[in-house]
Amino acid sequence: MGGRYEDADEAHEGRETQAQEAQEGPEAQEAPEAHITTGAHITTEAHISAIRALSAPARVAEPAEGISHEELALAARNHGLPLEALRYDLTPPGLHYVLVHYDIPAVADDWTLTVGGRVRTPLRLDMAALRSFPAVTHRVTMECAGNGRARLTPRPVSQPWLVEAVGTADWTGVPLRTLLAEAGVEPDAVEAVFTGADHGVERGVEQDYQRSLPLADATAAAPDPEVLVAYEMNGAPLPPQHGHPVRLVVPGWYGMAHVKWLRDISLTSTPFTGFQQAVAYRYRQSADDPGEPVTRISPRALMIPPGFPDFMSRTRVVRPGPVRLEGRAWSGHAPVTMVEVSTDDGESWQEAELNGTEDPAAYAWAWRSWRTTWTAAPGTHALIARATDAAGHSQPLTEPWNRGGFGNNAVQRVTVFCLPQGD
Ligand SMILES: Nc1nc2c(c(=O)[nH]1)N[C@H]1C(S)=C(S)[C@@H](COP(=O)(O)O)O[C@H]1N2
Ligand SMILES: [Mo]
Repeated sequence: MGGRYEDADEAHEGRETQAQEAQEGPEAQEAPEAHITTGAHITTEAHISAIRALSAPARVAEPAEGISHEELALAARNHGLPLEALRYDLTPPGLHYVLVHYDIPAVADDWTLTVGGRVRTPLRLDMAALRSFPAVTHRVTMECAGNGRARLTPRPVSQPWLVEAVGTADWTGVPLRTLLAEAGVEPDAVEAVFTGADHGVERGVEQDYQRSLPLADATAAAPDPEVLVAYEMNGAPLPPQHGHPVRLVVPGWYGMAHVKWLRDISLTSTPFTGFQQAVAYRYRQSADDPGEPVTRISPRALMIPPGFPDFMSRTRVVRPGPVRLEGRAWSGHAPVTMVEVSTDDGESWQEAELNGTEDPAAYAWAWRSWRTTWTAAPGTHALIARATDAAGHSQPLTEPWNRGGFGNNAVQRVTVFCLPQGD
């Protein structure tokens, strides 16, 4: 594929969407969704064209184009999990990956969460009111939908994740269905729209970060993923970068659904067509492909890179003899049932030992650990791990490409150099 590719995404230019409407001028302001997208801001045509001038459309890199300073700036802000931290079942504070589209917002002390739209009784809850509902805790593995994007050819130009956009935390809060029951859902409600306190411009569209869930997903209960309005991470108040004071947690779904700095929940009688729903986060092959929405997490196994690294190349070095290989595996569709390991670049596979969890119900949406032993012989080796879940989903050996670089769960390859027989 040659030439210049426009319209990729962590945000696509779409068709029949708000991005399109925003370009077309004042009619767009009459659409109720346009008001939702820009929050409280009233926009004029001049304002819209000024914004568009500073915010470039999405694109896919030229075949030989290296990572740019802009991608580097995003990578430095949005850090991944150091892979050796896969050794912890619960990711220690600060090592969980972070993805923030705009800025971490300054949330005022008098923060409240409003629940409105198609409800019988709109709610305004402060932290004390939220904490007065019975709390639950779920251990959830969260992964960015763009994980694996930078390994694609051609590369969608956006946050350049390799494999490390993942982490696991214990999230404590109130089930969303408890709050919606308190407010009373009107019969014509079909979706819940979640608005964060952060604001920015993306691909020419000024917006508050907003995502929606179908009502059935928003009100699901175990064994389906129970959505939480969470105010604690690993038993402590949420840190600023993870959504302080309150975020949504949607077990099993890719990260974009877990709206941080949550300030409003609105039930709507029509499906939400905001930017992060209808334009971004769709699996598209071409700009005019309406695509499918990005939802649940595809299975993935990651290996703790064995031995020790070379500083620059990150090539792993081991000594001949038995080497323990271990890591974690997860899926947002169903529990992981098998992890296979290849130590000969995919020629042959052995099943790894998979650890159970002491409480399958509480940990249904969290990763599991796996381990096996490899007898290393001198030379260079490519190690691969592959996860399969109970719904039969597995990992491809080659990258599944789409214009946004979403859901690339192709297997991780770890290059290991085994030293010659020693002294
Ligand atoms: N308000 C708001 N919520 C957000 C985002 C954001 O930019 N703003 N980023 C989303 C994306 S794309 C991901 S992957 C997760 C990342 O969550 P974390 O930083 O806590 O790991 O948050 C999601 N929630
Ligand atoms: Mo993400």
